Amino acid sequence: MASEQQAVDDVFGSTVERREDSSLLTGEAEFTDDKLPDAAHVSIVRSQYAHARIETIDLSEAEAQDGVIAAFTGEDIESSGIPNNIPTAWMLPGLVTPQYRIMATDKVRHTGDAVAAVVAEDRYKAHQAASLVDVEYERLESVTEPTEAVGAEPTVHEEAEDNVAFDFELGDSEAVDQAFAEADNVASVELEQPKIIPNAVEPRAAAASYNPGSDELTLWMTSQNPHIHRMLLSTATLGHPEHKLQVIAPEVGGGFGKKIYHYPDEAITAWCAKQLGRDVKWQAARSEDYATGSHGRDHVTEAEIAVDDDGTIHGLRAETHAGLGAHLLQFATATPSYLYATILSGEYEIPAIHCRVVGAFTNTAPVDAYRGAGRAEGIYVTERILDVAANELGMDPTELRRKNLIDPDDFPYASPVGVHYDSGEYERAMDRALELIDYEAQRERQKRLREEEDRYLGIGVANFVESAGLSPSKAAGELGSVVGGWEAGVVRFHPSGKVTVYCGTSDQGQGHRTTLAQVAAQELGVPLDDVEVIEGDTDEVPQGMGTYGSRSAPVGGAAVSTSAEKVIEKARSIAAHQLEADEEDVEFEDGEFHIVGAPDRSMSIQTIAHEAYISHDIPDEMEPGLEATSYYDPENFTFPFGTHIALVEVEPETGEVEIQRYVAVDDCGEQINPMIVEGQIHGGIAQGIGAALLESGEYDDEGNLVTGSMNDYALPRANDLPEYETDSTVTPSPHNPLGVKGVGESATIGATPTVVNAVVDALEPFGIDHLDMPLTNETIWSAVRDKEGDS
Ligand code: MCN
Repeated sequence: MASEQQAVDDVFGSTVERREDSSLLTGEAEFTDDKLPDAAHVSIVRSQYAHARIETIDLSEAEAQDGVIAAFTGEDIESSGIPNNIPTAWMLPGLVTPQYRIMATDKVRHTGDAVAAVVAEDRYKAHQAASLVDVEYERLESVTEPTEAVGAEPTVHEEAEDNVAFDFELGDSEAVDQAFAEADNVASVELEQPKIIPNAVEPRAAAASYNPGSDELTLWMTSQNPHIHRMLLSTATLGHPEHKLQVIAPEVGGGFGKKIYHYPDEAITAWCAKQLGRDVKWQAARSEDYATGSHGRDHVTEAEIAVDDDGTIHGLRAETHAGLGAHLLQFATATPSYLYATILSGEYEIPAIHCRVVGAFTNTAPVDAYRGAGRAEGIYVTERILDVAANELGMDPTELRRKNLIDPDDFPYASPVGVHYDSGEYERAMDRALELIDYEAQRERQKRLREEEDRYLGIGVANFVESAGLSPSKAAGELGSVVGGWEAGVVRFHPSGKVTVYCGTSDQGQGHRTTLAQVAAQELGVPLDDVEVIEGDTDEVPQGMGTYGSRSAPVGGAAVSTSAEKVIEKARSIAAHQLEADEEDVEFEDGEFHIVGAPDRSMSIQTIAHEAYISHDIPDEMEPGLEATSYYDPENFTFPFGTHIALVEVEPETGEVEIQRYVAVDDCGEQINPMIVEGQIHGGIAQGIGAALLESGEYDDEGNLVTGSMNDYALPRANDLPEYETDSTVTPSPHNPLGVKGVGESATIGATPTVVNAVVDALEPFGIDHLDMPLTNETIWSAVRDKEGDS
């Protein structure tokens, strides 16, 4: 492992140890629940019914308990006159946007909707008293699955007829009809992608402190995007002036998408703090977080592909019902529409694609982006239907894929679903993965073991491409986004030559304090130890959009790089002035400015920082100081890609799956820190495997979350996961200054179809050509039994 003292010229692209780890590993790091140790605690009373009208709420018994400070209902909050409406951040044509109050007043729409809050001196007293709040309900029929939701009565929201929030289409349906008419064959598949409950180590939390004298409100919270939280708390829910609201994300123990959103809980916590003039905090229990935090996926899809006998693809169509849950969070509408439909082309040249998505309200927790958001669902459709088609054509699945890969010379590639892939060498990554697994030999082995030993190996291959780096602001605005997609980065030299970098991205484990320091140290040519990175505090970082959509490297990193460039240009002017040379004659290399042809006449950028602040000898008209701020707005997404291959053995008698080998070849362009990239791939594969084999958020017929705790929700454990064999290719992105592409979600997107394809491949001798996730032992065992019963 390299030390942080390594030479300046190879900092970018090096395996530098993560500087955040020692405090995390020694318990020094402070999380939200470590803040305000003397605060009162709020316990939120939640509906135990999936769908019901609130008739009465009696707080009296709770209020009478020892240690209780106050108790509130949704009426108290509503009558305080705050805006009280959590909004969605992406509008679609015809979208229905019912008001989402931070506490229900009339109706509850899923188990977990907040109906009252009790504030007490400590957490235990608050929970105890909350259990004594007496709520009378009139129960209503509930619905939790997206296809059943359409047309179900009574609707989740009065405003949404048939429970439909939006009906979205992308692509040219006439071109697709023609493609299907012309092709030799049509293969089809019905796919369910169940609800996934994201599991960060740290459940959501908030801690609020209000100063009535100055009207300043400080909120520590588990946020992936503190500036967005500040804006929404200010303009949409609390109405607290934005400039008097400080939102801080201290250490955040994982997010995976779930901590992007503005939930009622932080607003209730802050509202109580303001109301009572006392510090108040809230910490979700794991089961509370399961019931109220966002879930992911929840797609039911019918897909068809038109393909010739030789494997040439003519067209693809997909019709999807997407469950949205009871309330729209900020990306709930973008995730199943634009983030999904635009990636259906995958790595392939598919001349015509059409996608329709019906977004349906259901009586469940809100559904929104989870690692891979939209792109995971889209690539799953494409990579599954390719295997189904290959099977029907009697073609090797890698041959079908190879035949249709987009050629490297065709980039930038305009797909028929509206995106322009930046760069790619898909065949190179695929060949490397096939070589690593020794594909031909594995196929031989598979055949031999089936024939000779009655053993069922499966080989699953998935190619993926994804759009990382949300997002070009103007393009997003044209498609319905109500926020920008830029990122802010500040590079500030101190007079001593040390550097502080501020970035609007916000880490939850990705290692930004290491990688953004690498970017700045490389550009500025200063030692890595001389650069500190600050994120996650709205009073320190000027503005920011946050961390999601694998944007921190391609957008945040680019913002930091752009600011470093600006700083270098100012420093160059000072160097030219002091060295008495023309600016064009001053070169910058490895932190030193020197005159072309006279290398001994030089000044370091760290010396110039000092000169810039004492300001005795800088050019006339120049302002003192050495710092720069950039708002970097990307011209496009970046499109990382790769090929994953799993080798599994399935035991038909028990349904057990053993992943014998897992090969991942990823391409995220230039890598800032290969070790961090590899860590991202490892974590992503684990989550992708979890979705394929184990995870499913299940509700019963009454709308109760039956997988409401870690006892019931199956997460992958170490012994469910194989050793990963990883490699990478490097195809730089042409449109950001670093050549990087995002990587945070890639492996989750690749792993799920890889493993499902492998298991289905193993079961091919039983006549099984598709199974819906999760591929639990029971699912596989039953499918084999059913087929055996058929024969
Ligand atoms: N990186 C790099 N070289 C590249 C690309 C990225 O060295 N070419 C580094 C980055 O500098 C950063 C990390 O890899 O340290 C991830 O970068 P990026 O792909 O830009 O993703 P973000 O930092 O924006 O993180 C978001 C992404 C998403 S969307 C989810 S969900 C997710 C993920 O990251 N959640 C995570 N990875 C996670 N990792 C942890 N530990 N915890 C989460 O909650």
